Amino acid sequence: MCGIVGAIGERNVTGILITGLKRLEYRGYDSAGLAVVAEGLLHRVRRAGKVAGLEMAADEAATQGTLGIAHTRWATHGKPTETNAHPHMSGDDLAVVHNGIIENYQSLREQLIADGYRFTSETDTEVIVHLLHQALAAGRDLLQAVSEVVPKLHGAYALGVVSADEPDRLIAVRSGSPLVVGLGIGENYIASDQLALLPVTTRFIFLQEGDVAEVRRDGVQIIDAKGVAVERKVHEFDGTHEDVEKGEYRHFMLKEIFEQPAALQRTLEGRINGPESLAHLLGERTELLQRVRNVQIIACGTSYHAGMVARYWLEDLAGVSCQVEVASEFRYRQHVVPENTLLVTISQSGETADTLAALRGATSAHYIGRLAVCNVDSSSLVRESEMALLTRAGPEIGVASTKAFTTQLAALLLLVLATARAHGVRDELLADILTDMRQLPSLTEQALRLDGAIHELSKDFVEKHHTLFLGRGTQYPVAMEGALKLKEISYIHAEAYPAGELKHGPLALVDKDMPVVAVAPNDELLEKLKSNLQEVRARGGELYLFADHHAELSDADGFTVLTMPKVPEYLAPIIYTIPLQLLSYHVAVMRGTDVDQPRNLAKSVTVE
Ligand code: HGA
Repeated sequence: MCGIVGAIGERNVTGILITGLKRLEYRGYDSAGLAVVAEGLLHRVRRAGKVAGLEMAADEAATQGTLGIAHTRWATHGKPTETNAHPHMSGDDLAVVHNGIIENYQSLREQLIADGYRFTSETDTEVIVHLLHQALAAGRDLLQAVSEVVPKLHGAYALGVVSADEPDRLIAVRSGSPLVVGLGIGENYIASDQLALLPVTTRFIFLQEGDVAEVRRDGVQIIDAKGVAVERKVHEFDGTHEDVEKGEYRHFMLKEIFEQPAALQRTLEGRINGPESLAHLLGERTELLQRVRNVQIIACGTSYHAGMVARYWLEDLAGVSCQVEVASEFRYRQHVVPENTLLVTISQSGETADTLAALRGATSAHYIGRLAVCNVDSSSLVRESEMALLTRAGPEIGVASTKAFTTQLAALLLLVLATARAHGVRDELLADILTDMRQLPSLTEQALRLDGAIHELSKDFVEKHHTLFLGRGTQYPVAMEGALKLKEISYIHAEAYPAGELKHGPLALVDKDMPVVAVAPNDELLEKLKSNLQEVRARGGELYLFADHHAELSDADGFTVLTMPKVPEYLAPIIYTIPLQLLSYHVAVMRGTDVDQPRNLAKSVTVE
């Protein structure tokens, strides 16, 4: 999604802005721009396409200034053209960058046109800058103008504002879309994600909902939603720089796939010392799990698939009923909340707009608690929930989620075990599963060693236009995740079905041009799945099977079998995800797509 970077200092800040934008590129965008103030003049450069094009244009124009804002745009209102790219200006002196959507922009636009303003873009953003211009023309200073305009804007957004008439301050607004202030020495910054600013600082203030920040070279003043000046805590970034570099890997996605053993190790650290450790999983609030009679899981995309796996585990191991729903449906639907329901939201970034909105709308008294399963401690989702279970995956840069998914699964399995314990499930059974979980990092490593074989097998998919993924039980959501990965990065149309549904429709699609991938660990549903596979084979479909030795399926049966390590039942969804990630990765590389920034997609979907 869109990225914002801003800086104010004694030196030229153009390099800081461009580097910051490059570090946000992974989120997906279609155009970029910047505006800097130098000697009382505002200079703007914008380009459709990549930041590299903007950088070249800025170099050519020798764009320099000690105050500036910059933006990568993922179009929501208006095509991805140069004229729609941010920053947007009103007159020659005032510029705005904006993440999010202004829902009432149409009526504001009509009013501004009636007041004599001329619009040069199709964006919703342009109303903001003209409204600010109007307030300034009425005699307000920049901070007053922003404070006056913000209440008129409906929707979720973050803003960066500069004026050539006020070269000593940069104004930032957070209202539904994330924004941080970075603290430097003799210079300060803003960004929509702290990762953008790591080359210049590790000290951050996370703005809260409704905050307006006045950022100067030597200080920052924050006014909260009630208009009161407030002090916000300064956070020190505790990751390393390497987390956000590709290192020796060709793509972030590949790096992140191979980071999974270490990431899973972190997820489990201090949490699997024995059944007693489950009693502290959610800190003091873990006790609340005893009262839980129902769980409602809300998520989007990959996180939704993690939630679907958790539902199987929860009903099976803890005997607690569970529903899983995509946030964009849940938030607009009337739903009945059974008594003593625990609301669980899942999001890698914790800024997913639909999931956040669903959380904010979940006000029924029947929810006994709201728990966020999330990778980012400082996120809105974590801050606005009473409980959080952090997945500790580390920064995930590839748009296609990999380590975020497997660590979500590991964290959710812990949550299910803690719930099972709270509901009186025997410690012996839980201890066995926890012992199995210790093997997760090494089993993941074993699955990663199949990379060479999967690379070979991927060649069969490169020329295909469609693929079917099949699974049963917990492997059904794993198949869904496999299909999602393939379509996201290789642009091959892929669908997942519970294997039992095959003959209720999709079997009609099966022929020699439709590869069918089945995930088939040796669990109790295997025999049933084997019959489904025969149905595919009888129709000439090419079958690719991810199974362990004990499944007693081999190439001789007319399948291409990739033999997986033997995996304990509850860990199978995590381990069987790995070869599907590798499959989509290799197919995408062979097809020459942009693996880390697939077309039209964005990381951390912060608009509805
Ligand atoms: N609505 C604005 C900004 C879009 C955005 O934040 N995308 O993530 C536009 O379309 O320019």
